[in-house]
Amino acid sequence: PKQDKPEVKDEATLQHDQKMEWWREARFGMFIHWGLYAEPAGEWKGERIPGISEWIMARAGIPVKEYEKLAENFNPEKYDAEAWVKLAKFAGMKYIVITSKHHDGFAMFHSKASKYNIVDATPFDRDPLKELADECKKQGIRLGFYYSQAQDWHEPGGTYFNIEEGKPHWDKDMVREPLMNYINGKAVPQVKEILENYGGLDILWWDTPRGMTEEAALALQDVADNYPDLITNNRLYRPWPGDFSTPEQHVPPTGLDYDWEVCMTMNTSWGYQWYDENWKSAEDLIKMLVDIASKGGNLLLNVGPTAGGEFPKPSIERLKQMGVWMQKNGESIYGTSASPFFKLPWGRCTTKEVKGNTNLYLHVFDWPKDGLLTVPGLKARINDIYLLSNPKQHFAWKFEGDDLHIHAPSVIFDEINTVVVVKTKGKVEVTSNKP
Ligand code: H79
Repeated sequence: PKQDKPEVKDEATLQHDQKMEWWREARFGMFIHWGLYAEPAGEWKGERIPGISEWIMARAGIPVKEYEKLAENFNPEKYDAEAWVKLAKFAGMKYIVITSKHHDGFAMFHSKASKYNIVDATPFDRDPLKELADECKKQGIRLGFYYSQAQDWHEPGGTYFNIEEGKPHWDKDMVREPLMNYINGKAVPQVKEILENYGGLDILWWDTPRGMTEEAALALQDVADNYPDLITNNRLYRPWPGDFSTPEQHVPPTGLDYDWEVCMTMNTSWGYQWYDENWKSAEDLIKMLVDIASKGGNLLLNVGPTAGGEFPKPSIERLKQMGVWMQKNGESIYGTSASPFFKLPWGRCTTKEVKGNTNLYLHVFDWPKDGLLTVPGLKARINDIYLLSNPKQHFAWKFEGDDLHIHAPSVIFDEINTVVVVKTKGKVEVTSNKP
């Protein structure tokens, strides 16, 4: 049961809150899965390998020596960091997290710790992550790197690698060489490189800790600990708190009480897969972002660029449509808190404290046909109710007991998710909540 005593926070908690402040306000980021796997794009020797394309090496059982050859042709000449960052910003995203090395073990940055990297092993004579880091600084957006710390299908010590066959096995742990050889020989040095050489990362995003040991996790955490402002996730080891938890491809129905971020694809695959046409609509993606914000989480929405260095057209279209909505309605997302209501029949709610007063943002997924938008069980002193996308449009209201009825004309204001702002004096109290 909640108590009304003011919370007393210790020094560590205050510092943690300070570190997390921008991340908690951001609400919306871009995930980028880009690597050698974009070249086969889900197809190997004329055969479609179903599932997620960045797993093709394991799913098709491709020997290291064969997979390595992909690097010889990897030459993403259309890559344009400025355009990528510009689009992320247009979409309303406040941070980018990009794969610096996925399970295939190939580094998308210039690494001294392993020659198997984009500068030394491909004809592409540029470091795309350096270019991205510079652009993020220039355009003012936060940047994180994803690093697959456990699985590395290129190294005999990486988990899920079968030395005898020279290829990954994802169903059994076939490690023959000690994990720490790989951790100390490649993972630790590369993590030092990415944290040191890219102008200070904001996020380090670990992935599934299959086959990790506590010793390996501590060795990597030691490196991360040198960067007090660095935000990391909970996937270094299991169990491992990190700074936030990471539901993948689903939204937790009632949110989580720890900081959390849903990572989600727009279609099925993370990496580019040329025949993956299972696209979610822009409308569904906007509603997903709203749904997550109404539960207090962040959305990290994925793009899988091509081997040529371009975002797929359907991704661009969706990001633009989300941007159009965010430019009008972003206030109802950034820096908001979870809904105080247990359930609302017509949509979702986000809230924000502004100088001691509360704004309720009503996200109306289903505009009421009977002209009455009802907020059930609310005690509040209301100042004003208006349309976020057009603040000149005010609405009349009346209370019936604790039910707030807003007079909603039977016109559709916005094509996707109309946001109605309820401005109150002081705090609000919700009386309708059932568990
Ligand atoms: O980077 C993306 C995925 O490649 C990565 N995490 C996101 C962010 C990821 N690594 N592991 N997993 C996700 C979960 C693995 C699921 C598996 Fe399977 C089920 C591995 C083996 C069976 C999926 C299906 C992959 C191969 C077959």
